[in-house]
Amino acid sequence: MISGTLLTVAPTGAETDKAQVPQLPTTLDELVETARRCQSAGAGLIHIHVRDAEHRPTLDPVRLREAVQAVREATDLVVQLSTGGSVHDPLDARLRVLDAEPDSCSLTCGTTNFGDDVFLNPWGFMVDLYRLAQEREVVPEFEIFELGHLHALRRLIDTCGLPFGGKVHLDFVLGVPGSMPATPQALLAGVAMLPPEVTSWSATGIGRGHLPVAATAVAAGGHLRVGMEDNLVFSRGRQVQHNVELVTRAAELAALMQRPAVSTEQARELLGIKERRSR
Ligand code: KMH
Ligand code: ZN
Repeated sequence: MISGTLLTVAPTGAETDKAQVPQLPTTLDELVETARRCQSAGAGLIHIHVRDAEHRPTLDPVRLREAVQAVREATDLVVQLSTGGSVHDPLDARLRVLDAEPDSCSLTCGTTNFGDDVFLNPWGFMVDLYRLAQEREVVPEFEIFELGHLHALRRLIDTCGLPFGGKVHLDFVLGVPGSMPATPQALLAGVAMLPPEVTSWSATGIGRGHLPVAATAVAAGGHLRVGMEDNLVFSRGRQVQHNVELVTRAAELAALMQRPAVSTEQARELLGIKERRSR
């Protein structure tokens, strides 16, 4: 039983424009430097979206594979690729993300409003992605944007069984405009509905709800996701300059709450990750 806190860093995302936020890590070198510093600050898992040469979101298979290999060589972080991509990515390209052989992949448990757009995750796609992850021995992290997504996860486990590794880890993503709000009340409503198979969960609040959600998650036995995918403002009037600032603050919160950041080895055990490192 691991009593510490798993810190996930989501450093880039698909939504923020590099021209507006030059400190957003979008190149391979910036990603690796970010991964290294965030591991030193306490991160155990990195949730990766890659960008192309013009810093635009891409699911280019070569770039995905390069990112997985480079972060795996430079750190011991659990390497998770986003299969959500951007709202414009087609479903078949999102399935092909697993060709890059990550340790883990995100799997969003249903379609949701996403600002002015729709983030599409139809049932058939969820099943295909889940079965592919089982086949490839990749551990899914179930992304929960809405309360109904917890019921869809229940249906997924009933239909397909447990993930590779036997652990069920989910992440609440709260505060996307048009979806569940980033409030303690919304998070606790979700926690009350967790399927019994869930072995661990984390939470992230987008924008201003970030700290209330983080504090509630740690207090309620959850884990934390932080990063510039979700937050560009560190505190009122102060922009995040580097993802390590958010990881450092999360590690301080976790330590204060007597649930310090877990090591990368503990993160692997918590999530049931297959060993893919060659050293
Ligand atoms: N960029 C969002 C449309 C994921 O990584 O799986 C989807 C997202 C979730 O970020
Ligand atoms: Zn993401």
